[in-house]
Amino acid sequence: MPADKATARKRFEGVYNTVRDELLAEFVEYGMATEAIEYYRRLLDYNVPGGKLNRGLSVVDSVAIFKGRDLTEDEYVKAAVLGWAVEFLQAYFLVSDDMMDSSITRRGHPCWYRVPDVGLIAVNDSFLLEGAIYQMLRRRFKREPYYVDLLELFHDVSYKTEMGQLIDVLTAPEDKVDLSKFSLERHQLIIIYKTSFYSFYLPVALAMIVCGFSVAKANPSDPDYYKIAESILIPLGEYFQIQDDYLDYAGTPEQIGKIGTDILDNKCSWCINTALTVATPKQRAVLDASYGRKDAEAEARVKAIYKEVGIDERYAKYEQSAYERINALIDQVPEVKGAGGAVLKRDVFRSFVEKIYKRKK
Ligand code: DMA
Ligand code: MG
Ligand code: MG
Ligand code: MG
Repeated sequence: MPADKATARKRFEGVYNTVRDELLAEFVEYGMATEAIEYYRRLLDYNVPGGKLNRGLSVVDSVAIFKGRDLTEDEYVKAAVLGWAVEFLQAYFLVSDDMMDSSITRRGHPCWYRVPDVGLIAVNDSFLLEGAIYQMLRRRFKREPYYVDLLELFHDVSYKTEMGQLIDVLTAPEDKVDLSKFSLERHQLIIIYKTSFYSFYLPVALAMIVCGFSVAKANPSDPDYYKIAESILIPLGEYFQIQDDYLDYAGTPEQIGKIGTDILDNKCSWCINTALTVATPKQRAVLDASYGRKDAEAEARVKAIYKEVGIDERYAKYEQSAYERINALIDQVPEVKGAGGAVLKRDVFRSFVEKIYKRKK
């Protein structure tokens, strides 16, 4: 990692310690038992800070790009707290996602629900992770004029993600494999809702709110900056989730920090949908008989078909075309001054694309 990136990460991680200590201090104020306070600390430290931090750091980076200058200490801390709020949201979704997906590892460690003495308490733990977001927001932003906009954005994006998780699991029942339910259209709907809104739209929309892009248009003729941002960030999120689907199949656990379970779990992934569009009747029969079976040999047969139909080359081609298509969308962003004098800078979107292009983890 380059030195400036490592420094940025360290500074951002410092804000996590503050936020965590504030949350723990609240537990103390509420008179919580010592064992609950210790459990909560372990829950937070295990699930919140250990990821790539792409989403959280994007809030800070986006605010700095919109402002076009170094942030003051107060501006930095505010942006970083919002970044951590996104990371808490991510932790909340991952703790529950791993239970629903029967996953084994996450970020190179056992999934939280698989930690001894956690188990189904993880259901309530995920709620605590979500609730912590609103404690953090109240403490730092209650007196800001845009406080309600922040709350609405978190609520709206969370709800959309939950809709996405619903359609993800409904399309992939554990006990009834039916590949005719799958399609690339269904896949697209799932990933827009389960990934794009919270991973890509949310960090930028947060940065826009604190930088004074008004949510309500001052004049009907003003461009809707939030819609423009969405029109780029949703496709970008689709690209990111297709990478996730591909790495679930092609990545090693050491590389991606988790053991891929999509084939075993009957997931409506980009890989199976792409294979289905080109499989011969014979290959299709193997996929029908082997996909979604909790059996390593069946999984290996599916992977062999993926190889036969050239998934790796198809993915490389997809990645290149997504990269070019998204960059072309960014070229069209109008960099004009909005009501509060803020400019929707293209670099905000570009920095995102560069962060994920050809990612291997
Ligand atoms: C991720 O879906 C979506 C959310 C809301 C966590 P996924 O199950 O493909 O994620 P992962 O591969 O990380 O388990
Ligand atoms: Mg999962
Ligand atoms: Mg899932
Ligand atoms: Mg996945």
